[in-house]
Amino acid sequence: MKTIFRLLLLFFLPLMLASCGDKKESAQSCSIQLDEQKYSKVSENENCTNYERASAYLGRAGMSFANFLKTGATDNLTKTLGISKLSSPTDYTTGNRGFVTDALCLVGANAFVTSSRCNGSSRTRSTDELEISMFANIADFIYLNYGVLDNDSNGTLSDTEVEGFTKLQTGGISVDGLGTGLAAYNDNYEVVIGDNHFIANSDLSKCSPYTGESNGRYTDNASHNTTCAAKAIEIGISITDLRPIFKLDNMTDITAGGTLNTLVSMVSELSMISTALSSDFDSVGISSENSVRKQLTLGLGKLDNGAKDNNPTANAACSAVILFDVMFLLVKNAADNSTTVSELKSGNLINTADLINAVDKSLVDKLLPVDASDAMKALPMKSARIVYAKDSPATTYTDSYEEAWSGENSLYEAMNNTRRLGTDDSVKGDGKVTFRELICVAEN
Ligand SMILES: [Ca+2]
Ligand SMILES: [Ca+2]
Repeated sequence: MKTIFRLLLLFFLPLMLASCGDKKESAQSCSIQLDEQKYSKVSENENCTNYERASAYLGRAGMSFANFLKTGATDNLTKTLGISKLSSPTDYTTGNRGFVTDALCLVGANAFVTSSRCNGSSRTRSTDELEISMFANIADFIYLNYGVLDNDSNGTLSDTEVEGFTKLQTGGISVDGLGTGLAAYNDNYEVVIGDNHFIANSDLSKCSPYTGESNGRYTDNASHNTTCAAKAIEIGISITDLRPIFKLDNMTDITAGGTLNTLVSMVSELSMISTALSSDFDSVGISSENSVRKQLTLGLGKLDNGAKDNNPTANAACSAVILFDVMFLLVKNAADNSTTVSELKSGNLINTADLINAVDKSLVDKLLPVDASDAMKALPMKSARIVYAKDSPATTYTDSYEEAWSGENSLYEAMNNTRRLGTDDSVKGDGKVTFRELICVAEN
């Protein structure tokens, strides 16, 4: 996080000085005042340009090179930027974050300008404005993180501060199958042969085409008396994937019911800022390969960590994410009521390696029936399919998690709450921060 400010200085300084060269008479007085650090005056003067006013608001927020030139300035960002404790991630006005909001509402991405934060209208921005917007995004990013997470305002995010914030209900959850209750569904399989999908019984002696209609759904048993081997010969290619079908009756709500609103809004705010920053970089022509951008985003690496522990070894497993992944991997790819018959072929799947390594180790012996033939054992198996209980105790099943049994402590609630924390992949250095990455901040 500190590196970013050293670079910021190098980057911000020439921009601020460039403002001295403005041609217009009226603009000149604004830019001179800006150089004289008369930030309050410039920010409130509607005759100054948006670029000048936003720069001045950032100056008021402590984002000025003069402020950062002070000895030790980057050692305690909370102090240097005067970051006050925010009441929530969507607290846009407390302390100096109010000035960052003012700057973003003048020159920020339309996502900010048209949101309830600004209540403005979409506009096209000049390159000058985009440049200031980049710094406003970075400032907002830092205010958000330290304002929400740095409980004792000492400028350092400790393990306890981050863990305290991302606290999940992990009691009764383990990678040995505690908290999830997955079991074989009638010992049924999905058999994929190229683009053709079938529902099969345990020895693949029955193979019915998946149609999504009555008797051709993943929740139905195979009824056709043709073997899958015969189907493969008929189609002319080998079986490409053998997918065991598992039923999910219950699931522990790792989010502990409705206590996750702050987490959800934190992830949503982080994502909005990082998306805006990345798009500003692109708009001013600073490509993702540019060294300045790389350095700046490297500074954000503590957050944009790929849900890995990168300290001291890059890409090591992040231990904090292990129990969350038990549930996350299970619900990540869940199909809902709007999933089409065709989309369902790739919905509700979980990679078998993830299933037995990260969700439920006890399933390692349940992927194939105990009396599986050698031919069946030799088939490729990349994924498993999940179907959801529609009632409790379970009697019927569905492909849509939105049709899973609902109500208090229900399967639907547990799935829906977990999915609200985001279902995107966590990629290191992609400029976006997912919830899984947030959990791993303390390990980076
Ligand atoms: Ca702290
Ligand atoms: Ca990321």
